[in-house]
Amino acid sequence: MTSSIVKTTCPYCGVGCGVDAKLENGNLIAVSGTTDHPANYGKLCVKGSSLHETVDHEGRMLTPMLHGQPTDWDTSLAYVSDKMKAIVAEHGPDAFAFYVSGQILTEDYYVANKLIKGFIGTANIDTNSRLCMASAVVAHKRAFGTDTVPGNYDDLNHADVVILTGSNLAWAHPIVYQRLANAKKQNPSLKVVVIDPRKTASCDIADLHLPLKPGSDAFLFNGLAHHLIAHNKLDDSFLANHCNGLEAIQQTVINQTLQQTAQDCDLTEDQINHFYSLFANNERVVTLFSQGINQSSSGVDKGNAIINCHLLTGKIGKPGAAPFSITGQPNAMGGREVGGLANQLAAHMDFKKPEHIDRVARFWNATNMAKNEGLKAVDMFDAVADGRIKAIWIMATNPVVSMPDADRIKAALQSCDLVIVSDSQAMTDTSQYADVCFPATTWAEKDGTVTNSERFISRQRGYLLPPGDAKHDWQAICEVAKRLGYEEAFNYENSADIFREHAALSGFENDDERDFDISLLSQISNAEYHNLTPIQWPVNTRHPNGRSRFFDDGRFYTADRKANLIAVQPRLPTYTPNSGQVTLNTGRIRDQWHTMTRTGKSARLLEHIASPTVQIHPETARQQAIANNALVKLSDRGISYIARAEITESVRADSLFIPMHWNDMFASHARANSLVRPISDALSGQPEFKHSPVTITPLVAQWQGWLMTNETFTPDSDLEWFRTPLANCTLWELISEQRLPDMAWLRTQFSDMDDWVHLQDTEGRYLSAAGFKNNRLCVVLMSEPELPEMDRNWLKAQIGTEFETKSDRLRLLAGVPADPASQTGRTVCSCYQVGEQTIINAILNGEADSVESLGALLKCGTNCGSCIPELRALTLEHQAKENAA
Ligand SMILES: Nc1nc2c(c(=O)[nH]1)N[C@H]1C(S)=C(S)[C@@H](COP(=O)(O)OP(=O)(O)OC[C@H]3O[C@@H](n4cnc5c(=O)[nH]c(N)nc54)[C@H](O)[C@@H]3O)O[C@H]1N2
Ligand SMILES: Nc1nc2c(c(=O)[nH]1)N[C@H]1C(S)=C(S)[C@@H](COP(=O)(O)OP(=O)(O)OC[C@H]3O[C@@H](n4cnc5c(=O)[nH]c(N)nc54)[C@H](O)[C@@H]3O)O[C@H]1N2
Ligand code: SF4
Ligand SMILES: [Mo]
Repeated sequence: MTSSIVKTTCPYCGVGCGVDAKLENGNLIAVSGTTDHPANYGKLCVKGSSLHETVDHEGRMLTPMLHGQPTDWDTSLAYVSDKMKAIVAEHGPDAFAFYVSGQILTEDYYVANKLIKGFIGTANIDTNSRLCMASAVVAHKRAFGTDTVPGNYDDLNHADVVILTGSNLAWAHPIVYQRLANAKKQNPSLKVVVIDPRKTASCDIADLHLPLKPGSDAFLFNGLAHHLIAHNKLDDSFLANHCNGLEAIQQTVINQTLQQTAQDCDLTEDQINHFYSLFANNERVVTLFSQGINQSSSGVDKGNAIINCHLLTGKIGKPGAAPFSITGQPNAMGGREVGGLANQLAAHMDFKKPEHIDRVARFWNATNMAKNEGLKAVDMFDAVADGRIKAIWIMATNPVVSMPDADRIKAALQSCDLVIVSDSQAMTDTSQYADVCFPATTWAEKDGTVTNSERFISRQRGYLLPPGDAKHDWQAICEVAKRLGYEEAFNYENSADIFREHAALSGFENDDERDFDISLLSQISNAEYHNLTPIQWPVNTRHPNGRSRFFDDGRFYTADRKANLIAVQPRLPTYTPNSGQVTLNTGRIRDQWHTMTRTGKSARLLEHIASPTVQIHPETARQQAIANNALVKLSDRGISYIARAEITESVRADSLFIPMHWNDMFASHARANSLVRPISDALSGQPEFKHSPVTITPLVAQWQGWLMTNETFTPDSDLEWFRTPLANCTLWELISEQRLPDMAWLRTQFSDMDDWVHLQDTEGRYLSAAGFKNNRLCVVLMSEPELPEMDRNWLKAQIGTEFETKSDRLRLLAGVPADPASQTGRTVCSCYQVGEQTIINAILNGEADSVESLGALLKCGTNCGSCIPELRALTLEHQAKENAA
């Protein structure tokens, strides 16, 4: 047996953790955190620790597909290039578009951008980073003259105050969250403030939580600027030497008094004062911001309102002091570096500067250089819908799920002449609308670089062979480019070739005019590229070993090298709900990644939250007569979303929260974005995913229930459903609004069972049934007007096993084990598979009374630590119950 370890980078979030992939005989058998990687120092969260469970070939796209039929690369490439040539010849270059992703590697991104902007001659390339980071990019450019993230994760160790605004760090960036929790442990005087309309898992370590009115952040930060000015907390020398625009700020915030802010944000004056004095009276403050800020029709202004407060007080460019936009995807930053957004050029150059266009054109020897910005994502799909764009190539993103007003995306793709989808998975909500599908390699197979939130460039290394005919995304792009006649410009041998060219462009005629400069890497050999260790850009003669912090010299990237304070007029979301409506907030859960094409394959990751839920405040629930765990329907503009209610005081009475992840592969009516309206920030084009108006009503079912089976099953079209793949079978949650359950239907669905046992009441409203083939349990249905009780882990263990006697078979129909002590409940700790009931029992029996003692007893929380906030909440809740009893 041969075994080895390959050092690579996690393909999920922008934390960018180093991963040691352990191989035996060429197979990935385990993963662990790389101990000397600067992002994670050996730690991995639950998603990272499950990577080895997602690399099997099940569901992979293995060959190119043309009009739904498998084909070969030659045929599909010829089809695509002929059709593209014809479309561009007839309608011009703007009839073509690329819609790419922060999940491709820098090298893929670089060639996509080069092909379309330098050779096809249009800037119609945009990325899903538009949905993610675009507002922060514009805020950075307005303030700093460039898109730079000034700080780094280590700043958390030096900070006196850390503010999380619009960020659920505990679930979305778990390893940075753990670094913050550790920093607080080392330095108990470190204060954490969470600003979020919702009480999230990140509040576990917060000293202060401000549940502000949705979308009111700019009022809060303008109020902070008012406070800083009124209390003489400005850094006068920093402002005089390094900033423009103080006067305009003074004027705009003059009326944003404490009283006014309390009213605008629906917070108390005490809450706000507490926050303001923490910011004002501490030198070292880090403000981490993410989608609660960016995904808003005023996302750019919110970003600048935050940055203003850091500039006013000189809290930037110093250890422990920075505004910190934390990026979502593993290579959102790399995409920004190569210019993957429609309004960027390459290497942090800009369409607004003709000399930049000329410079990039000369560097590329471009035959048809784009001269103007292209269409941003929402406008791009509008142009597909109305026929201005006739060909679109979608790569590593699933817009039918992730774009706002997602049903319109479906319709747009249906009407488009040429839809090309490059994906690693065969069946996605988007690939169904493709004329041509290109099978892509993915993590573990592809080779290149990614840049994380703190500007570290790390290698993703390919160590598994591509399955079937899958190719790297850069190869597919170059093959098309060559067939379009651009052989010379796209003749790369490997990803190192592309990286060297990208690095050279970053330094081309630069001389510190542009922050992004990695020119010292432009001459590295293939071997050096192969062995590249993480390095933080810039990497040039001035900073040969990288630079950990920008603006420590007070020099920004504007014409006069001063930062700009940007006066902003705060405003609320575009749609404030009418009476009868509430604000729909959407976002992430701990164990799922976006549209679930990868994390949905891991049964372990589906155990934390198995089906979509709507977080709803008790008051809203009471008004609508909605019980906990009952089915609810959210509606807007004739579109419905169906999920279960989770009644919780964590959300405000004016809001609901749903996960963004579920889609048509996992549920009949749970694509969040079918409800989200396509409203965008006018400056950044980033959609307002966090604030859509909806109505909520109870859903009355004739029956609802569980169907667990290891046989194929396709729900009838009049049923509503959620599907959860488990390790050995599939769990369907079925709902019928129209008819009662019946055995005849079940027998037809599973016609080759050789025995059934069932129980049904005389009115036919309750039915439990189990079907057997060769004595083995193959299917269980339990249905009632309300959701029946069922122990998933126990029942799952029965599927596929032999049941000899009728009495054993009948016992299954209870859905729970005869001995209640063996019930484990919903999984809380995914790493060690520890169920909620097991944890509660340990607390109630007095065996454990803290996160630490639970860990010592059951191991829960001792690997990735992602479940620690929930363990603490369970300890508090059940100890309180025990004390009360
Ligand atoms: N588990 C998991 N982790 C992920 C991802 C994933 O899919 N799953 N995706 C990655 C990606 S691409 C991204 S972009 C990041 C996103 O990371 P985050 O931005 O942290 O995640 P979200 O859950 O989208 O939104 C964060 C919070 O914004 C809050 N919010 C809503 N409206 C407002 C508001 O008006 N003001 C404020 N202050 N807050 C508001 C929401 O209640 C939510 O708790 O996560 C990354 N990490
Ligand atoms: N309602 C709502 N909607 C949102 C958000 C929200 O908070 N709320 N957040 C937005 C944000 S921040 C983001 S980043 C987006 C994310 O949304 P998407 O980008 O649509 O999400 P993913 O599921 O990550 O899609 C990645 C696709 O690429 C495929 N893939 C994986 N690796 C590779 C590869 O190497 N090559 C190729 N060609 N394909 C690959 C995967 O199988 C998958 O189909 O969603 C946005 N949409
Ligand atoms: S925090 Fe988790 S998902 Fe993000 S990079 Fe690290 S291991 Fe991957
Ligand atoms: Mo994102």
